[in-house]
Formats: sequence, structure tokens, C-alpha cells
Amino acid sequence: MADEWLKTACILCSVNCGIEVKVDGRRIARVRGDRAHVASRGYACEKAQRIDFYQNGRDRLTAPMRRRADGTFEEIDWDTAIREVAAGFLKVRDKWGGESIFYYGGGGQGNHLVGSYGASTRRALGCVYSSNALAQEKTGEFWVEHRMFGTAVRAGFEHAEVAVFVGKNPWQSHGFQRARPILRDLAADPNRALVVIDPRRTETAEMADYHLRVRPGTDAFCLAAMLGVLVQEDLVDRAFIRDHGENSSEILAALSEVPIADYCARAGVSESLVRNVVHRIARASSVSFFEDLGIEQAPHSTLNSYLEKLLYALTGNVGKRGAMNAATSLTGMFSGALSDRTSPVGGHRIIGNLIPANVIPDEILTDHPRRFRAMLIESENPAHSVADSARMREALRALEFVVVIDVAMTETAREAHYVLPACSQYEKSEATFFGSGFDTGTDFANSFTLRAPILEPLPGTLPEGEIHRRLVRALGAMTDDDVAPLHAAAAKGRLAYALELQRVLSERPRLGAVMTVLLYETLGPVLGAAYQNGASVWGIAQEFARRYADSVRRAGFSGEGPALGEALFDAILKNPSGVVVSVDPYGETWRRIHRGRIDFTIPELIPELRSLRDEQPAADPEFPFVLSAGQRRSSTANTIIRDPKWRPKDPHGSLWMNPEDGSRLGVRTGGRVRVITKRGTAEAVVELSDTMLPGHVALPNGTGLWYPDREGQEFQSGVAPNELTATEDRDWFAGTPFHKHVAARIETVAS
Ligand SMILES: Nc1nc2c(c(=O)[nH]1)N[C@H]1C(S)=C(S)[C@@H](COP(=O)(O)OP(=O)(O)OC[C@H]3O[C@@H](n4cnc5c(=O)[nH]c(N)nc54)[C@H](O)[C@@H]3O)O[C@H]1N2
Ligand SMILES: Nc1nc2c(c(=O)[nH]1)N[C@H]1C(S)=C(S)[C@@H](COP(=O)(O)OP(=O)(O)OC[C@H]3O[C@@H](n4cnc5c(=O)[nH]c(N)nc54)[C@H](O)[C@@H]3O)O[C@H]1N2
Ligand code: SF4
Ligand SMILES: [Mo]
Repeated sequence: MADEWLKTACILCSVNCGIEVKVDGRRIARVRGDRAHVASRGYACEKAQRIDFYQNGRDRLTAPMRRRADGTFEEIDWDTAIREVAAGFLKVRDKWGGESIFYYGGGGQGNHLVGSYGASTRRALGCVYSSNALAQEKTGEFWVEHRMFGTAVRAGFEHAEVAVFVGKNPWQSHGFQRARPILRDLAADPNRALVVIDPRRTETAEMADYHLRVRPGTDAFCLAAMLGVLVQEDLVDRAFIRDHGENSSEILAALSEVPIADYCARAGVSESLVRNVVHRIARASSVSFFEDLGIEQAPHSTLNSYLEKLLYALTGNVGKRGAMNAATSLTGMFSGALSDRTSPVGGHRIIGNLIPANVIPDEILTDHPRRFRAMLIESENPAHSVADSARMREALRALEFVVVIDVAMTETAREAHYVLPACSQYEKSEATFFGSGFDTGTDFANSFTLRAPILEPLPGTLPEGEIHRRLVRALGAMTDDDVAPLHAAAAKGRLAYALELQRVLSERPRLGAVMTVLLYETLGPVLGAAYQNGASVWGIAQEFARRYADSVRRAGFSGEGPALGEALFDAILKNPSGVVVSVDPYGETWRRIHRGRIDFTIPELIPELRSLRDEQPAADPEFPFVLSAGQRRSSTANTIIRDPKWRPKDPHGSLWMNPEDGSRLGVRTGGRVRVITKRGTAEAVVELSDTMLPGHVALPNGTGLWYPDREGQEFQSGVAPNELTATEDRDWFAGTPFHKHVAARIETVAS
């Protein structure tokens, strides 16, 4: 084993803890938290110990693959692959237009440079429509944030007096830096409080001061009742609403009419507990909130997000220490705005430029002239992760041309015409743009980490920067003539490069569309082989410094114009333990929020809020259980790790069930049941657990992947959750799926 500890990050969830590893040959043999990391500060959870299962998966790809007529794949060389992929897309584009080529991807939990380079290929092809995993979780929340604040806001749990988690289990799923130590601090301090709204007694709920154990799918009632208490007992922060808000009267009127007792009963929570929680929130000096899949992938998804935000906005928990603050965004591009355009076939809303993932099959499986004809998919596994896998596979098979860029032969790659093998996230420079912000106690800071590779690329694989560079070249969107002056300038230094780039872009504005691969090709080589795939970050750092110059200066950088961006980028290159890229006093939040005021009323959602009163509980005797299809556990990480051996403690990915249900069904822990939904059937191994409410069962996410055994024989382990879900079960507004709320029937197979 090599002696040296190498700095990198864990890529298994969005917080990307900084880690240090020792390699043994091509194996990641030892892992520990990186104490010097600016955001994670030495923290890492148990999953990081197992990242070698990702790095050395048995089904990693080592050559481009082309589908034969009989459906099997053959290996081809890279030149052939790039030529044929470019030709295949051009054929579709020439026949049906660039808007018929649909892009799905942009990166997973640890790798967003994929999306930066993919953007160049998309533009070179004239793609118009795209989507990714965010369009089946966060788009509703993004739109609500956009409407209320005009910017994204982030929690500051480090210094919050009260922390509220709604449909979120941060002990297992994290979602913010150093989640477990922060939860422990909150739980241990008698002057602070932890509130959890979740039907399951999760690890987080076990620690909580208040657990509102809602009946699955009834959060809109619970949240509306909480807001009803706030308004009807006059606990809202009137001075804050007057000074920092607008349009509050309509929503306050609607909330003043909420029948609190009735809604508490509907949600299965005690009214006195609801009142106590609201009193605790109202008297706190600061409260931070985090909503996640438990309410986003459930009935009233977008409305839930609105109600959750009203709880902190009406109590004045915005723009101060320990509360919600507007964060800087490294990509700066993201907005939850509704596009003017809707999806070409079904006319579905497009939020943040993303088509709802649930409608993708409908946009393909039709004879509509504007249907999608081809797809480019990278670093996501929609044939597994999007609702109704059978229908998603059918849709992929109906397309004229499908190309997948991935490290492994995924469920989606199996449906492609060509699969292009990327090198792993430990074999190239990578980064994410997930908010790595934190509350310092005096300011709100944001950080960024550019990782260097710790291993040579697996032979036959390429980093995405190179794959897209070659594709864009083959598409004819970037020529030798375009790049020559930039190569020359790069040799003189990055500041000279910045000036030359401005000149080249003004002369050849079309190159703006393929900017990231232009940077990869011309700036990348002078960054050194290790950092070439990080070249697009230079452009991002420049743009970030231009957009947030004051925040970047407060983080300790100086310079004017491109020199400020250059100083920032230089620090990013030199600090593998991450860099604080912006620092904002809390008051800065009011400069980020549109017009400096919170818009309290979202008229589109008021009718839905009012109609809760008349909603009949959906109870189908044929499907008496509510299935949470895809829970986060100690051994789940989406589909990033494919080898089921990585979860020795839960090898089957068991179905959790309350013991009462178990005895009624005559099944014990280890027994087998059939889970039946309107869309599919699967067999699962049961684990009885009183953390589940009676009538509520849960399967993990990311299981049921195909994987080869030592002899190369493929097997499937656990249930693929989306074999059980349906595309039409989705939010009326944002189109987000109800994965946490699938009606199911359970039959015992073996007790
Ligand atoms: N270990 C691990 N961590 C991960 C991931 C992973 O795969 N594994 N994935 C990452 C990703 S992509 C994401 S988006 C996040 C998601 O993180 P979370 O949203 O925290 O994950 P889930 O476990 O899917 O769902 C959260 C909670 O919703 C609860 N729930 C179910 N139904 C309801 C309901 O009707 N109401 C309420 N209030 N709650 C309900 C469940 O009991 C569960 O505790 O996790 C990230 N972190
Ligand atoms: N039923 C149900 N469905 C769900 C969920 C649920 O809770 N229940 N959760 C949803 C949520 S919140 C999410 S975020 C999605 C996640 O689902 P997806 O968005 O599909 O993402 P991942 O499973 O994270 O897939 C990441 C892919 O990237 C590949 N990869 C890894 N490293 C690299 C690399 O360096 N380059 C390239 N090109 N590829 C790489 C991996 O092999 C894998 O195929 O699933 C969603 N689907
Ligand atoms: S799984 Fe998430 S919390 Fe755990 S070490 Fe990896 S990045 Fe950190
Ligand atoms: Mo997610």
C-alpha cells in the first residue's frame, strides 16, 4: 500500500465530505475524513469506507460499446464511436430538428463537471429540452422559492435554536455538512430543539424533542394546521411581515380559516403537540428548516413546499443567524422560474429548464410529430430511477438513437445504441455545485472543492471533458482555427488567456455555445494533466467572481475584473481541501431576495390549499398499504454503487413493516412477501420494525440492479422500486412523483 494519504471526496451523497485515502494498486484501501476540509472538517459517515465498491465495480466499462442488431453489444474503438455517435445525432437533427434530441443528465451526487461539458454538446446539437433527477424531487420546491424569494435559501442548522425536518431523515441522508454532529448538538442542548415531521420513527426522530408522526401523505394537513395555529393565535411576526414582505393578506386570510382540530385529526397528529411545536417555533430566536422527499415525493408536493416555507417566513426566520439565508450559487444559472416553453407533446410545465421526469415516456411513446426521437443520457440511470421502469425502458427502445455516457453497464446503458465509458470520479478532476454553504455564526459562507484524480484512468475510459471535446469537434462546432489563438495565449498565462478569450468570443460569438470544451481543449493542458477536466471551473469561477464580487472579496480575494476570478480559481486549484468562495453577512439575504421582499401569496396554490377541507381520504381496499418506494438507509447511495456486497447488513434491501402488520399477514423478519401495486409486482424479504406505522411499508432506493457474479453471470439483488411506481401519480403542478406514497397490497409468500 502507498504511504501517502491522498485528498479527495466521498461521492455517495450530495455533501461530498472531504476525505483522505490510501491506495493499494488500483484499490482504495483506507479512508478517513479530511480534517483540513473547509466544510466537512474531518466528518465522514460509514459509507465512505466502502467507496472502493464504486471505484472497482466488476461491471465498469473499458471500451465504447455498440449495440448489434440482435441486441447484444460489441466493443469498438473511440474514433469509430465518436464518429458514429456524432453521425447518429446529426441524422436525427437533420430529419427532426435539434429539439427532437432530449438530454437527461448533468451529474450525480459527486460529479457536476459532466453537466458543464455536456452543455457544449447539447448546444452544438441544438438541443432545446432537457431534464434530470431534480425534476422528480426538487422542481416544485425551486419554483416556490423562486416565487417567494426569487432566490434559493439555505438553512443554518449550526446555529439554529430550533431545527425542523419535514419528510427528511438527515441522520441517514445528510443533505447538509456534518449532519450527525450537528444533530447531536441540537439534541443535547436543553435550550435548543429538534422537530421531525415523519410517519416513521427515524434515527433523527428518535433524537427529536418533538416528533409529529404524521399519517403518510397528510403533510399538507399537518403543515396547514401548524400555520393555522400560527395565524389564529396571532403568533406570526407582524413587524417582520410588514418590513420584509408583500402580498400577505390573501394567504393570512386562507390560514385564518383552517380548521385546526380537523386537520390534526386528518394527519393523525395530536392537536396539543402541534400547538406546542408551533409555540416552540414562534418563541425561538432562530429556526432553520429542511424539507425533502417525504413531502416532495408525496401528495400535494408543491403545496407542501409552499406551506413549509410559510412556516419560517411568517415567523421571521429569514436573513439572520441560525435561520434561512440566500446563498450564492456557483453556477449562478439555476432558477426555479417557469419556462415560457412547455414540453413539446403534453404541454407540461418546465421548471428550471427541466421537463418533469415522470412525463418523459409520454413525450416519446406517441405519434405526435414533435415527440422526442433521440436521447443523450449521462451520469444518471433513468431506466432505474424514473417512475415506471417498464414504461421507461419501452420509451428508450422506441427512440431512433440513444447514447449513454457512464462508468458502468447500467440499466439505462443496456437500452442504448452506444455506450461511452467515462473514467471514474477518482480518475479525473471533478467537483459539484451543490450548495456547500454553512452558517459561520457571523456570516453565511459558501465553499467549493475541486478534486484531483487519485488514480490513473482505467484503460479505455476518458473524462467527460475529453468525450465532449471530441464530440463537439466531430459535430464541426469547434475547429483547429478556432482554438489556435487560445492555445498560444494559454502558454502566456491565465490572465493573458482571459483577455484573448474575450477577443476570440467577440470575433466568433458562436464559440460561446461550446465554451466549456473550448476551455478544456485550450486552457486544460496548462492546468496539468491532473486538472484538465477541471478547466470548465475556470469559466465558472470567473463568472462567479463577476456576479458576486463583494462576496468573493469578503472571502479574502482581491483584484479587479478577470483578476478577481483568477485569484479565486488559483485558490481553488491550490486547495484540495476546499475553498470558502463567498462570505455574506446575513443582511445580504435582502439584497438577493427580489425587490428585497418576500412575496407571501402564491395565487396558483391557494385553491389547492382551500380545497384540502373537502378532500376525501383515498382508501382503496384493494391496496390497503402505503409503500415508501425508495428510502435512504445506511447502505444506499442511489445507484452509484452497483455491487450488492457493499451492503452486508441489508443484503436483500428489505421491506420494513410494522410488527402488527406482520402478525396479521403471518410473516416474520426474514419471511418473504409479494408487494403488488397497480403497476407491478415484486418479491421482498421482510424486516419487522416498530419504527414503521401500521399500514406503512418501506423499500430502499437504489436496489434491484443487475450485477455480474465472479463467473460473469448476471443477477439482481433486491427490489427495483420503480418497477412498482406509475408515471401518472405525480403532482399536478410540478409533475414530481409520489414515490413515497404508492398504494400497495402485500401477500405472504413464506413466513
Ligand atoms: N444514505 C443515503 N443518503 C442519501 C442518498 C442515498 O441514496 N443514500 N440519496 C441522496 C439523495 S439523491 C436525496 S434526494 C436525499 C433524500 O433524503 P431524504 O428525503 O431524507 O430520504 P428518504 O429516506 O427517501 O425520505 C425521507 C423521509 O421521508 C419519510 N416519509 C415517507 N412518507 C412520508 C410522508 O408522507 N410525510 C413525511 N413527512 N415524511 C414521509 C420517510 O419515512 C423518510 O424518513 O438523500 C441523499 N442522501
Ligand atoms: N422510487 C424511487 N425512485 C427514485 C427515488 C426514490 O426515492 N424512490 N429517488 C430519486 C432521486 S431523489 C434521485 S436523485 C434519483 C437518482 O437517480 P439518478 O439520477 O438516475 O442517479 P444515480 O443513481 O445517482 O446514477 C448516477 C449514475 O452515474 C454513473 N456515474 C458514476 N460516476 C460517473 C462518472 O464519473 N461519469 C459518468 N458519466 N457517470 C458516472 C453511475 O454509474 C450511475 O449510473 O433517483 C430518483 N428515483
Ligand atoms: S455518504 Fe455523504 S455524508 Fe457519508 S461520507 Fe459520503 S458524502 Fe459524507
Ligand atoms: Mo435526489
